[in-house]
Amino acid sequence: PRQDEYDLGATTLTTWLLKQELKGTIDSEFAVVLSSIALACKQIASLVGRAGISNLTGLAGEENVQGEAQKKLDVVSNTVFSNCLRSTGRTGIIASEEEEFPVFVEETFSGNYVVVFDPLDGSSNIDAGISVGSIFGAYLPSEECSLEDAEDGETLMNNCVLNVCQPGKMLKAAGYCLYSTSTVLVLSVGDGVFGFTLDPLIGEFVMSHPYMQVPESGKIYSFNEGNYDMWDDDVKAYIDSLKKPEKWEGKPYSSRYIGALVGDFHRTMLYGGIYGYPGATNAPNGKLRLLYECAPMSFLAEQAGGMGSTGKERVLDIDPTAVHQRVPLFIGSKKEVEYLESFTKGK
Ligand code: AHM
Ligand code: MG
Repeated sequence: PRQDEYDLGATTLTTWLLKQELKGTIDSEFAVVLSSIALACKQIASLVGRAGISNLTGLAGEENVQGEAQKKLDVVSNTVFSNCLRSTGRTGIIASEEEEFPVFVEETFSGNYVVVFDPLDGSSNIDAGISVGSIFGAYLPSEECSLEDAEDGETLMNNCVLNVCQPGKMLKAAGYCLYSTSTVLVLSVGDGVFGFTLDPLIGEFVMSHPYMQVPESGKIYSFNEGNYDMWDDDVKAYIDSLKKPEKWEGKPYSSRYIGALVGDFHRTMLYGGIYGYPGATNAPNGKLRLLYECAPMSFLAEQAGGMGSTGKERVLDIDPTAVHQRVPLFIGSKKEVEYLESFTKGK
């Protein structure tokens, strides 16, 4: 099996990146970008772990562009992520959940990679010490609108937005980092999904999950069922069906919901099942953002043999029309997402 390619204890993220370079899956510029993301994740892991004793719990007193109250750690994590990416000199544009517009990176001298990220997802969990995570995706600069062509600030801004609004199927890499009982970085550069656990003794990400595969099916559903009354009838009918013991040989599906996508998705990757954030009467496209939440996670799901769907179409096929666009998300085991789609597709 392909798992045997790697000597687990001896493969760090750094040696894995070098191996990818040798194989030609990534170039050296991109390896630098990915290393800088790993560094940001290590720094955020440390901040999250110490939040309760270093005055980093609670609100920052500002709202982000989406009208959400920012936590202190949202703001600090965003700065950490941006600084790490900028310092590589290889990222042309960065776009974050916490900033209204994508940012053109002046320090960059080559590479020009486009990186999208949610620096601290699920941050409502922080003050209770429950799992949170970071999510990221990286694209090549779009060939149609080069940043060099921009004659004025407005054209530059528009070109930045166009570069960022690429469909998920164009992703060159995507990943997340879970800050939980351990810190786990899960990454794909388009040739399988790999998980690395932070070894706190040596401060390195060490390979722990080579070629991750999401189980083909799994009897766990992860939805915020408090929103049930506001969902479409087809989603209600789907959830109702999971709860019928007679339909599932006497044992209905189990419900698990952390309220942090990275944690709920990581469990789904390992145990199988489905995570869903449907549209609702008060939010027709749900809550999650296409660019830095749904697309990177769908890229990972597909790379691991699973699926990411809006219920109507493949998430990776959607051409984004706005940086902070929301879409419904149903993601996880192939059979589970297909079963959901049997209720929602073509309706
Ligand atoms: P955030 O980016 O503002 O943290 O919101 C995203 C989070 C996801 O991690 C999580 O799955 C979802 O919001 C939970 O939302 P809700 O509390 O509505 O269930
Ligand atoms: Mg988020």
